[in-house]
Amino acid sequence: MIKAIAHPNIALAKYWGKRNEELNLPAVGSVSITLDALKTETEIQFIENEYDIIEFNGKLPAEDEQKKLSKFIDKFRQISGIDKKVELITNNNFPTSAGLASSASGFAALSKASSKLFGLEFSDRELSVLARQGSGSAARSLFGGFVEWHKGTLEDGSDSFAEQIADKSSLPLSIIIAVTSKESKKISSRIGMHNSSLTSPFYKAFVDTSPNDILEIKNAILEKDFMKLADFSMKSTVKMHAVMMTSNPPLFYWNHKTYEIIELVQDLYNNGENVFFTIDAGPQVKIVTTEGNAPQILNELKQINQIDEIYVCNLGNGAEIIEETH
Ligand code: 2P0
Repeated sequence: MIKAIAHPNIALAKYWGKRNEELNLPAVGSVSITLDALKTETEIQFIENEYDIIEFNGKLPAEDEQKKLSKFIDKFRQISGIDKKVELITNNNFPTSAGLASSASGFAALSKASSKLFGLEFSDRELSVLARQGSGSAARSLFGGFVEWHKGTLEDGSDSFAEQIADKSSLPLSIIIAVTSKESKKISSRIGMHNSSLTSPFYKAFVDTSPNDILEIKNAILEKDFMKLADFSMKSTVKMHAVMMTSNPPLFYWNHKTYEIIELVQDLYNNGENVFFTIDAGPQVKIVTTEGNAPQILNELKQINQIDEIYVCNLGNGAEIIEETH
């Protein structure tokens, strides 16, 4: 039995749209931070059975989810030549499918655990290419700290992988996640980004301006320039949501609490505080600040009523094997 852990990541330069949907090849590169407190733990072992047995947060997942996971494990069966079924038990300590990157940590943990179980010695880059095929953002959750996922240009996707840009200690950050709704999203990222790429008049502008956002965000990280990081990260978030909202049908992931929190964070930022917001395919607001500054931001957040839940994270590590029994 192999047990692996992986953490969600949050993109600062956002990924939205694909150049190849089968291989999860993105239309743009992206830059992310990996979190510490939220986690997926995945156990996997060989079983003598006709099909894979999959348990997700103590339950049997829906049939299409099971199929997707078995199809992903098939890649490891094919490469290793070991045609055995597995029992897979996976647990998240945070809401699933609610814009908190559960597919990123899920497929990163599964990739890490499966490669070990099937005895495959992948390089970090090779494993990232595989994890990407489960869920694009999973390529990034294999690594800790600050991570870049390269868009790549090759048709086979072998140059579309993630790697660490800087260690978590190079610019220590705290991330406060304000959960404004625990409901699963109605439109998945996969479908949402497909529709956006076909219908939003702003999609091309998002894609065209992404390389500069990535460059500025990477420079800000390397120069340890928080305010520059804040500026370009918020620009990337707002551009992505403008694309979502101008898709047909429109994708409104925000709720009224999301707006209230944006306003609060913007006021703090405009007053020169080290703080910015970033939002993904859901209504939760991730508030990024310098490490140690979280108590002050939490105090400010008290002004806003009825936030469902608040998580406080620092930057975290990449996916790891945490247990192995023979
Ligand atoms: C990101 N998101 O860069 C963007 C921002 C959501 C908004 O990556 O279809 O679950 O599995 O590749 O990775 C969510 O999309 O989509 C995502 P697939 P994924 O973090």
